[in-house]
Amino acid sequence: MPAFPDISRIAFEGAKSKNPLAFKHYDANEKVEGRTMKDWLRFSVVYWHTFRNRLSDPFGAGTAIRPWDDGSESVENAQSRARVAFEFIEKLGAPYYAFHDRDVAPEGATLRESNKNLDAVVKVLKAEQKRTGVKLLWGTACLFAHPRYAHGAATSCNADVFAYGAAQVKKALEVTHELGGEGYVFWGGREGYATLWNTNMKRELDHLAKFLHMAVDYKKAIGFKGQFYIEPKPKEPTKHQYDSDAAACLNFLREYGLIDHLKLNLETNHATLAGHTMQHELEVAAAAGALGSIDANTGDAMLGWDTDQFPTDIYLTTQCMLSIMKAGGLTTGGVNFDAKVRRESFEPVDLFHAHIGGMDAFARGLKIAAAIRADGRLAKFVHDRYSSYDSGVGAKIEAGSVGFKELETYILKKGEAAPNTSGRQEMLENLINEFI
Ligand code: XUL
Ligand code: CO
Repeated sequence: MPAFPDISRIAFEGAKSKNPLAFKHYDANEKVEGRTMKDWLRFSVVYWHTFRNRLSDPFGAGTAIRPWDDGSESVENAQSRARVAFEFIEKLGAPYYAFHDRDVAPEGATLRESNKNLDAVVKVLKAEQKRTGVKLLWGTACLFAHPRYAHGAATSCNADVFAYGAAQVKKALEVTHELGGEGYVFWGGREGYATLWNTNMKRELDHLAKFLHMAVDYKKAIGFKGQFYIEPKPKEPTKHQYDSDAAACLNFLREYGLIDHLKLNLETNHATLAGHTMQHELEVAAAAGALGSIDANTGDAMLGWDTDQFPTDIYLTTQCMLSIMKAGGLTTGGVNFDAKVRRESFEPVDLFHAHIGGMDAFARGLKIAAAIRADGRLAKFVHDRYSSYDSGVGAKIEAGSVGFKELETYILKKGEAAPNTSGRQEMLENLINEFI
């Protein structure tokens, strides 16, 4: 019995379509700069929000109507939910999905039992991947929900909890590998602190690095070739999380000799919580050659928490795609909708509306970014702005062939610096709006 009997494969109907269950802009096979939209965007559906979120909030119970889910924590329910997930992803036409170990299968009374439950569901995931051609973008382990992780996992003050987390990630890596996953994400959900009065920060950071080195070693041991990612987020659930933003993550990875092993999985709402724009985070990662994947969502400018809404703002998706295209695209990563429908949008069909909207918003961002790139004025402006470094003293500075002494001689002889040119911010903002 299909879970969505009234919904067939979502088709591309073009911008004039009034069908809410059709794509207006995402045409998987349309080529942009010689690459299909499918390949540029590599859309991915998240298991946790789309299939496990009951839409509760701190003030009220879950509202989600999910007729296929009996609400139990049984393996059978998890297996039938997995089949529904693939019906959804296939009808949507997304090529990828992503999960935490505990989203797909119930936690048992012991690790052995949890692993057994996971194996039973992985069997179904594997069969469904084969049936539909949908692939695993990345896997991850939930090291933040169970009470044992109250003080964190790799940064817990309790060494046994570190060991438990390591054992859990070992298994999550094995199943990600078994499912042909193209990556693996580390999100430090509780790897931070609630108060510094009880915290040895240096020791916790050392432990986090040890944990990641162990993961790198184990990845090699089992021959898993997928990309490792670290996902920045500054707070929530803890007051401060160590992987606070892209720059902090890069610094941590460099300090502990992990920079060659992990790239960044950047999430829009996490950038906002860190006081940055997503464009900023993308540029920081790209400059370091560490732009890996994105968790595409958005926050609410009026709310200070991680609302994880589906992205609909064309200005935002244009900014994202300009940075991503400039960096050559997401090679191993994808546009992963780490987003949830609102508590008030509780019907199954709302899951389709949400994803269709997000995919169309990114397709428009992609097309607009390509048009801005083809026009060339924006890139030329930025290039020309630095032209003083293309010859003369600027070229010598970049080549490292002059020092303070030579620059002093140069300025003493010249008298005053050449006049500055305008930054033309407003003109560039107008230029962007020409394309939106
Ligand atoms: C939480 C978050 C996670 C990670 C995966 O804010 O973004 O769901 O993406 O653990
Ligand atoms: Co995320």
